[in-house]
Amino acid sequence: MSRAPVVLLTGFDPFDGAADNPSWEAARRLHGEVVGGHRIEAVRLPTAFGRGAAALLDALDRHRPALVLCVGLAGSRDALSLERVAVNLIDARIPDNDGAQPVDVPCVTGAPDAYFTTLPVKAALVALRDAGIAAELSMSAGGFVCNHVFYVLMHALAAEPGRPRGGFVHVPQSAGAAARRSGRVGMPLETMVAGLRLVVETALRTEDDLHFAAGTTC
Ligand code: PCA
Repeated sequence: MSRAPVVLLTGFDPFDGAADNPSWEAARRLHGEVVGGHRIEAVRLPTAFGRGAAALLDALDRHRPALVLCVGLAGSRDALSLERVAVNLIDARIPDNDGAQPVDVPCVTGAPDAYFTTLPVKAALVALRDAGIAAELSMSAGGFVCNHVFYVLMHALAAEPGRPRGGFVHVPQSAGAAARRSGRVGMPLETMVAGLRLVVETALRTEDDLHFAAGTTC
């Protein structure tokens, strides 16, 4: 096996009755690829509060990655969403794949209220848009398993020597029957794959993020 440093790229199991989850379909297509001298290790996480975070921590332990990008599906969005904030709060609208539906409880008891991504999300936003890929910054990864895994990731990385960088990207539905049924455009899987590769590439070569106004008013 190659001794190149590892980028851990995670996607999720299908949830809420869906047949597949484009976050894993995209992540697994990048498994084994070498990007910026780093080997991508793709790992599928269960969409469940307990097992999802446990699988993530296990993957961190096994692979000791230099960079981590977790990916999940946001079915109501039409662009790659670069998440900025992981919040220490669960408010599950639906049960997870194990039937658990925690409401108004912290991801990690006694831990900080929130963590910011340590990925250069503005540089990634520019790279994605320059490549013609729909992308946006997002201030919330929701209240379900994705935010939970994102929070547990940032909490774990904050305690690691060398503070490896990490963050979270939500992908839209894949362009196809599911997206058409829900009246959304969705995104072709190949575009998601190209976009995730570009986020990884940008993170590996960008020390300091860009600074320009990219926020929204409400
Ligand atoms: N999306 C869900 C959990 C798993 C996934 O792919 C979320 O946004 O929380």
